[in-house]
Amino acid sequence: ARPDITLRVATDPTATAGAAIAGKSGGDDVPDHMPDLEDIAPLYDAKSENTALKRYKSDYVFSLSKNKQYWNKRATDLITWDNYPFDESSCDGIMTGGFEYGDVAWFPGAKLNVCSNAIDRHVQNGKANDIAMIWEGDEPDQVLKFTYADMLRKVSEIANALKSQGVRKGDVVTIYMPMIPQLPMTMLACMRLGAVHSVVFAGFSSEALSSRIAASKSSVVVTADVGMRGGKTIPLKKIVDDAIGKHACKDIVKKVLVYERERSIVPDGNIATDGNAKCSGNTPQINWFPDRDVNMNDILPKQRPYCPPESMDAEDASFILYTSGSTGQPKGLVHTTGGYALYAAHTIQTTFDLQPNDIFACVADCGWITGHTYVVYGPLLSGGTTVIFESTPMYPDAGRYWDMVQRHKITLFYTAPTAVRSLIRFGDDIPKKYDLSSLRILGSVGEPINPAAWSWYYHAVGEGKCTIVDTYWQTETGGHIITNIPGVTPMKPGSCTLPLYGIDCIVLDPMTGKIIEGNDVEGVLAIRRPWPGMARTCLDDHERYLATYFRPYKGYYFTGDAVRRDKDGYYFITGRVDDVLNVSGHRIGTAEVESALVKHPSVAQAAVVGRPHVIKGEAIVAFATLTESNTEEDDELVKELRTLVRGEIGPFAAPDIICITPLLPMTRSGKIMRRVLRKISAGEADQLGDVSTLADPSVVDTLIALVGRYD
Ligand code: 6R9
Repeated sequence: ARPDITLRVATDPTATAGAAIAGKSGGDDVPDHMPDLEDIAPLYDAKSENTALKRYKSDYVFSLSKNKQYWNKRATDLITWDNYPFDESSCDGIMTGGFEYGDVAWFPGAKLNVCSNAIDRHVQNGKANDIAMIWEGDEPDQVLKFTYADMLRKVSEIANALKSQGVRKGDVVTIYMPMIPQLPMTMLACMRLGAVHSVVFAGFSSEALSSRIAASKSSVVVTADVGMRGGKTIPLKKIVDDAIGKHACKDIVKKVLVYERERSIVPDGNIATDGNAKCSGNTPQINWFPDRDVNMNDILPKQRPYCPPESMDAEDASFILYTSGSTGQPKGLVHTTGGYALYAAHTIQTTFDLQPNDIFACVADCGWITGHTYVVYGPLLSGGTTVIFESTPMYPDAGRYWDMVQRHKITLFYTAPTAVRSLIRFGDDIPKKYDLSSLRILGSVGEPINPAAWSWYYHAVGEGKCTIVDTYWQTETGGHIITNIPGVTPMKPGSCTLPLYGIDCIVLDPMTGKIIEGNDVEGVLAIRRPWPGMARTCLDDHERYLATYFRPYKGYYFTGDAVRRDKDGYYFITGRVDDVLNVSGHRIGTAEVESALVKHPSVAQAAVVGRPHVIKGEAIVAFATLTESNTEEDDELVKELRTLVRGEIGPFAAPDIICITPLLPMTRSGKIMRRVLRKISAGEADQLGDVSTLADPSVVDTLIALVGRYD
């Protein structure tokens, strides 16, 4: 039986229990009372204006009206600064700039090192022997546990190894790695040196990797010989070799630092292991370019196991992360050190109520923002224990997550609705087989969680006793911006509920850009004032940053999402309003897929849309016209096109349906009417709306017949 959930509710909006975990003396800030469980209406109902929610509302108002004081308090509670030059009563200079020029700066002139905040200070504060990281390998018996002291040594060695290869403060290091412990450690090592990491998800193709290396002019790439996922071997080093061989990368990459996966996961005598982490000793054969390639496992033992951290300005760049936008070119979003680190620690402690004895498992890959903020930085900055999961929810069977929860006594678990939906079909009996009584909070991220998935997560996994936090945020926001807070915000299935403290959410009329006040309204979601975790620019393209986020609605940050605010003020995200798809929680630009398709010599024009999919959320439907008048259904061509997209972007972007069509729905002015394609793909051809601007209205019937073949 599960013990009663006990959740803390902060009495002071600037305080959460997190201050204590972060190694500061919590003092008066840490509330010593537990809320009456009756205070916590787990589901929203008529009585939900409970004391906790009332307190949230007044705290929220405080966090906006005394915004600088609010962030000053959080910044001094959660981060250990090398230098914090602000007058704490006036808070002058804590934030400068604004949305107009996109010159926002938080804590400019303050100094810190994110890596030493994530590791060293916990070692210094009596947590040296606490477990920082549990690595769960692809095979369930591959487990390694690293204490904070282990982390300090290992990360220092890697930092010194990077230094020995010429990496210095400000350099961009591309990381293309499997989810082995050395992935987060390499990220932290870059942070320690003040080098800017650019992690590229290891599911991206060599083409996508090459354009990201080229765009960031990264002269060092860190990779592994292979990755393992679900028992399959992925030849990462070979993909890196291919990427660097491409024209775009010519003369850019000077060093490729290679981990051998097998050698990297052997417990080295100091590192604790639960299972029997296996090392076959059979290192896969890879090509080796002696002038360029360096074997990390050979040079690491030679490194000094301490590396002094660089003191960075709060506004120095900490990392770049590429994400899809509405053009074919991915955007390299740039995050900071101070504001980002503060926001990562602040959100994980608010949303997940992270306590010193929690075991936090965010099963995302480090290649996405969720992995950055909630696998690596949030948990470690908070002195928590984070789980690094290398495998998939289906390997070796559909009980893998729950087996892992049981073995590590995971208390906080964070995944995406698509994973939940893929598990529902295996039935309630699977989670029932495991002891899940350690769980107290379940998180959801990446897309709206539909009520059926919510209900299964809540009942079958959480046994009706866990809070589900539906966390809405983006690569651009750095961390959660709208989510319920356990013990504070009553839940509503399908709603990410209410904005976090300090986040000034507004709903805009998409046409006029005017603020829509009141409840029971719909529009596009925007934010009215800067927050510390926001991305500051697009790498080498500040103009694009302004054009994407701040020009569509003057004075506001535009999220690109549509939203409904219901009669109780709760937010429901209803989907993107730009040409970005959300497939299994991955952001994919339709323009990226289209530009891949038109690289095929037979394709004249391509248009890509999303249509609802029960597991993936959205499926990719591609329409293509051909250069020759050959419009016969051609299986071979469709296969080639699918392979082409896999090669250009990655397997996760391959279209589910490819329709070869004689024509596309064009307006008389020559624009593709995607709305028509979207409706037809979704089987809603009866709701096409106004099609009077179509150049050739007969296209509609042709397309309905074509798409009909796939239903
Ligand atoms: C963290 C992450 C961002 C887009 C975002 C929105 C969608 C994310 C959501 C959600 C509804 C949630 N999204 N979380 N929609 N409810 N809880 O996913 O970042 O990959 O940049 O995607 O994902 O559409 O705009 P990112």
